[in-house]
Amino acid sequence: MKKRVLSGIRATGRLHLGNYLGAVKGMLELQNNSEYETLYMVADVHTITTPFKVEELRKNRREVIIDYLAAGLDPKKSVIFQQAEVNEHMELAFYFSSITTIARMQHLPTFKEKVRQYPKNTTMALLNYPILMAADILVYKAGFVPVGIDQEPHLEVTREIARKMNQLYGTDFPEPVRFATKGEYIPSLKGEGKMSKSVEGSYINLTDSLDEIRKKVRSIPTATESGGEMSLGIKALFTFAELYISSEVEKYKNEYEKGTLQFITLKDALTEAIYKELEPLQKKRKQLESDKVYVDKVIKEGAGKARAIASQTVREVRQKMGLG
Ligand code: AQP
Repeated sequence: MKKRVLSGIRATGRLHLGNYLGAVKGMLELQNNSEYETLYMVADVHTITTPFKVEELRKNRREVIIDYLAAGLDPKKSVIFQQAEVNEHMELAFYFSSITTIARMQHLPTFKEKVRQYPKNTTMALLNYPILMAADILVYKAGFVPVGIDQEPHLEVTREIARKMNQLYGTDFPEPVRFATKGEYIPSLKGEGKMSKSVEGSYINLTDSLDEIRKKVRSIPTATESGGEMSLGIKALFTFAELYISSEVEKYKNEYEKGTLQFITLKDALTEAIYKELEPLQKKRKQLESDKVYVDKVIKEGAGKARAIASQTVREVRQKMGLG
């Protein structure tokens, strides 16, 4: 039996380097390992847990699929689909909500963070986010989830739900674990916090040109702190250096310690390395943008394959809970 994998990204905009390094790279690694059966979705329903515009959502749920394909996700190897096309996710989430307390959800750091970010939109959907994520994973009985480290609290909730369902109703849900990549936490270009789509000036998009990347990397703050502490901006710069130009990090660190480092030299070397990795993705994306028929086919076939697995799990759960 192959080990099953599920992951997804919200349809809130174009993918950025944090999404790519923290999630997509892990998705690719597992897709290309024959021991795993991989299912990758656009988490379009999760998008409505924070304020959104209908036309943008309509566009972005397709754009993320195109980003996936451009990055190397392959419908011959992975099931690639849109979450909203598989109703079973939402149905299972409702069953799971019956065994999850409001207090448990309210105390999650991710919930508190979004409440701070959108104080006027503390909706039930936002509170339910981790329950829907548990359903996304468990509806496929997936045991492995390639996501960034920020998702760990949600995976803990998923494991709790799996355990409780198994104890109460005799289901056989696995307790899924995170599949981590080297880039499991990509810092914001501003130095403070993580790279995030919703924080302007924090991210590099996978579609950014060489000039855009250069401008953004040069904007990373490198003023030194009093007392000789490495500032958050400089720390972020070295995190990127470890990922992109690891063989030169030692040299730059030595220069930094001696006070001779020209930050612009490090930043421009980094820019070149980042662009070198993104250029082939951007070329592939251009082709995909003009191949509507192919993208439509991927979306349609992915939904069918996902539904076939998900409907079986939901049928089983309904029966075990006395509803079927
Ligand atoms: N900075 C990051 N470093 C590493 N991994 C990250 N991920 C997100 N940011 C980083 C990972 O990308 C996947 C998509 O997560 P999501 O759908 O929750 O992402 P998001 O909400 O689109 O992420 P953002 O950029 O933070 O968006 P906003 O600002 O809209 O909330 C996950 O695997 C996540 O870990």
